[in-house]
Formats: sequence, C-alpha cells, structure tokens
Amino acid sequence: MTNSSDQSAVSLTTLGWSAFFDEQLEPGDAELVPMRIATVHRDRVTAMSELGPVGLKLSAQTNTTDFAVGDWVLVAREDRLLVRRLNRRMQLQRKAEGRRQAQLIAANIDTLFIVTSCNEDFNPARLERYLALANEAGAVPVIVLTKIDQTPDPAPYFKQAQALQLGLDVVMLNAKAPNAALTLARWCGPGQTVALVGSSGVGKSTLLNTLSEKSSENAQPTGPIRAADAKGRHTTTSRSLHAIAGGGWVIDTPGMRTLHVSEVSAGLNTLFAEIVVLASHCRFRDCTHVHEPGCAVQGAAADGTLDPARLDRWRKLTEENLSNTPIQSGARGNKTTRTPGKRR
Ligand SMILES: Nc1nc2c(ncn2[C@@H]2O[C@H](COP(=O)(O)OP(=O)(O)OP(=O)(O)O)[C@@H](O)[C@H]2O)c(=O)[nH]1
Ligand SMILES: [Mg+2]
Ligand SMILES: [Zn+2]
Repeated sequence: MTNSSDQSAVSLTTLGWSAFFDEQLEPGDAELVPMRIATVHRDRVTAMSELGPVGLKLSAQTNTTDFAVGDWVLVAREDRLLVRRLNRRMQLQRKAEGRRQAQLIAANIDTLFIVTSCNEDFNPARLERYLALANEAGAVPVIVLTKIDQTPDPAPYFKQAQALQLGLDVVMLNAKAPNAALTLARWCGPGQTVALVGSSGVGKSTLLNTLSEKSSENAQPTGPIRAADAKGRHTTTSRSLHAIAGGGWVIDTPGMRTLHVSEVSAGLNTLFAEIVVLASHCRFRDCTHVHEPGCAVQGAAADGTLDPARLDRWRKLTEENLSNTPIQSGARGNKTTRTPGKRR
C-alpha cells in the first residue's frame, strides 16, 4: 500500500461512505475492505482507502469499463484484489458517438460543477445540455464561471447563466486564486463529492489544483488555450478523484467536445420548467407549440416573456432526446427496446 503524505488516514464517512453502501454489505464480507475508485485505465484501477491511495489487483474476468471514478468497491484485505462493486447511488453518463454503450463520467457524486469561462467558450445551448444531464442523474448543478479576472465585466455572463434554470446556482471566480475554494466551500464539505465538467481549457484542472491545494509536483497538469478562439488543447485525458483541502472530493474530467442528450426527459422538464408550465395552458392538450391557436408557449414568445432563442433550444433538445431515447414496448416484464429514427 502506498501512502501519500497529503491523502492518508481518512475515515470512510469523509470518503463519502453512507448507509446506502453499508446496507449492501453481507455477512461474508468481513475480510473485504470498502474503497473508492480514484482512477480507471484500460488495464489498471486505483482506489482511495482509509489508509491512502491503493493500486488494485484485477482478476482476468474484470472489465475496467464497468467501473467509474467515484464507485465504491470491496477489496480483499490480503492481496488488494477487487472483489465486487457496490450499487451506485447515482451515475453520470453520456451517450458517446459511435458507441452502443453509454460512457460513464462519474458515480456517487453530489454536485456537478459545470465549468465555463467568461470568454468565447460561454454558450447557453451547451450549458443546457450539461444541466439536463445533471438533473437527470440527480446531481445538484452549479454553473462555475471562470476567468473573471480576464473580462472587464463578468455580469452579463452571470445573468445569462442564471436564466438557464429556475433556482440555479451560479458562481464567478478566478480558478487560480485561493479564494475560489471559499466560493465553492458550501458544496465541498466532508463526505461530499463534486465533479468538474466542461470544454477543454475552461480551467477544470486549474480549479482542482486550487481546491486540493496541490503542490507543484503533484498538481494536475494544465495547458494553455488558443488565443484566437479560447479553445483548450485537451490537456487532461482521464478522470480522477482527488481530496479537497478541508473536506470533500473532486473529480477532474477531460474536456468534452460534444455532448449529445438521450434518456433525459425528466432532466429536460426541470431545465425548461417555465416552458412546461406554459404548455399546460395551451388550448389543445397535444399542442405542438408551432402553429396551433391558443398556444400559450407561442404567446409567451410573441409577447417577450419567453426568449424565442430559448424556445428554439428547447425544441432542438427535446427532438434530439426523443430520437436518441430507446422506446420501451411490449408487455410488462417482457420489454423490448428499440431506438427510433428521427421523429417529430
Ligand atoms: N486568468 C485565468 N486563467 C485561468 C483561469 N482558469 C484557468 N486558467 C488558465 O486556462 C488554461 C486552461 O486551464 P486548464 O485547467 O488546463 O483547463 P481544463 O479545463 O482542465 O482543460 P482540459 O484538461 O483540456 O479539459 C490554463 O492556462 C490556466 O492557467 C482563471 O480563472 N483565470
Ligand atoms: Mg484539465
Ligand atoms: Zn402550445
């Protein structure tokens, strides 16, 4: 077991353990130790234990793609063999291009920090995709606006971000400044887990280094962005779990190029709650909000209470979600799943 000086001797509770996982232990598990997955590579998995970081032994049958950073697993005390994964409290996943299986981003997190910068990266349509994902997974979304030190006036970004979802928390910070940790402290208490997502170059790893007070030799690498369009260079290439100074855990992730939505109907309803309410006032129950008389949604767009751009984005996301979401059909207990083509 290799102990690093900054991450040794933590209790299971501070690592995020709770009754939900405790209830999954069986009488025969006495020789097994609960640990939390910290990194997942093709042929290698590491975990955080009460005694610090540990490299796990994998059996020939173990497929590392079945594990997500943040998972709880049971490990043999003697030889550190990964024996089994405990059920997840929640998981964050996305539909990956060209792959049948969804890609796991993180498991058992409480809060999703959706990171964007006060520059060309800022894009309401993209932020809404992340929000739908967080809502659906049951993570509390927080929009984190970085690089406030590089804009004369961050207020317009803040205002636009706040308008994206009812009651949404938005914070502004300089990811390099130590007081960024204070701004985020309410989501970073002992036992809490947050994940950082966003495009390449927005400052996820920079913020992680600030939150975990990494020394320069064990810091997450960060990279410069292109001056022309503020795009990053995909510096971070894998997901990893780190201790936050003073409590909590933070997961760094590689910058995402695209984020498609599928199976996020409930997440979209939370995101676009104001449109859902309007739709309930349309004259026709099956109103498509395009041409019908007595359409409350079109009415709100016309009188300026609903931003037409927001309405367009709602339409686009809803259609994308429908065409990507498998339809459940067949009798109960005998469900067949098919993915429909484009539907209107
Ligand atoms: N001035 C300033 N620079 C920042 C801030 N946040 C990040 N940077 C800089 O932005 C660049 C990109 O930061 P990273 O932390 O590597 O970005 P990332 O989101 O981890 O990018 P990927 O790993 O590629 O996904 C680096 O040069 C950072 O120093 C900030 O709040 N203010
Ligand atoms: Mg990074
Ligand atoms: Zn309508």
